[in-house]
Amino acid sequence: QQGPAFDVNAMTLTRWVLAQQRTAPSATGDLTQLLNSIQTAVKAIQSAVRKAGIAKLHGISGDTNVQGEEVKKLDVLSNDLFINMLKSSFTTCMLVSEENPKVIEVETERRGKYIVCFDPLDGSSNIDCLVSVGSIFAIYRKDSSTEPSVSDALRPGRELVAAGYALYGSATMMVLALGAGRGVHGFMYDPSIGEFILTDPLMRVPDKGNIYSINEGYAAEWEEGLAKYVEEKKRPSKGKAYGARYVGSMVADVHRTIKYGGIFMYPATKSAPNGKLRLLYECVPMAFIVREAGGRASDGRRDILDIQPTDIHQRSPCFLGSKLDMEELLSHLN
Ligand code: P6P
Repeated sequence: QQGPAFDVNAMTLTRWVLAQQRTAPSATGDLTQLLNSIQTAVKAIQSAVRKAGIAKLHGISGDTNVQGEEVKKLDVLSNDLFINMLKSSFTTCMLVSEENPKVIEVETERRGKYIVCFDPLDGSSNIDCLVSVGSIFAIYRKDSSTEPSVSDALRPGRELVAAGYALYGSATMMVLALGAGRGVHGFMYDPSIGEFILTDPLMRVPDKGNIYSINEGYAAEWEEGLAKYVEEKKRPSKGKAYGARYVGSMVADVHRTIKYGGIFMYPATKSAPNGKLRLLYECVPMAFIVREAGGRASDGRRDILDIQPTDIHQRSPCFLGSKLDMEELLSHLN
């Protein structure tokens, strides 16, 4: 009984991105370089995430380990990795990170034409109980010839060049949308060769699902239309009730919604009138990806990709998922 054959022609993420570059006549290779730098950051984060618990067990208390080295918390470590890998790719001029109050300007000698907005470790509050976490990123091309400024990052999601996420779940996967009309593709990490392998080409959100995903702990604070919609999922006037799934880690909840269909909701509540999720590096990249996979994404009033941001850390209500489920939800909200 032969073991699994060793694939001597694996379609790695590195190879796939290079092939995509070859299909774009004007491509200079900068985006390829940028994506490879993100890939490296994700590989390092996945390694750290998977041994964080062990690090803790080595008698590491507080911020120093038994060797007396400083042990960075995973979200700080992940942020440093994204910043260092992106800056040293010579393809970015400005970065927006969930961890940094202000924009991060890349020094002149290392500048390139892209702006990257990212959440280096989303859901990190779940780390200690071993729930899946993720990294999310959105890439814009700088169009203005002026010095990089925050306005270069305050652009509607429709202007995105690419977006993607990494899910550190039971396995590690990167999902990428490389521009309008180029589809969404999933790459599973193969630790035996340290590469991401194309396992899910052209991912599509089913037009309709049977799962709704929302934190019902806030039900008392929902607007009436939303409460009526969720009630309809639980006690439908006709057909079967939906299942409920809520991980509380956006990348895990969104990835399941893309794979299985259904709807993910993080609404405005009385205590959080703009919801909790951040527009630039959570809602917009996920909306771009879901839309590219045939789904829909809205803040409850308009398409998330049409929102003109005014602040790099602004929050937005976020509803996304299967086209028909989204249409039904929006008919309850408007
Ligand atoms: P709640 C994780 O902290 C996070 O930022 C997202 O990943 C997740 O979707 C959301 O917050 C969960 O928030 O209020 O339901 O715990």
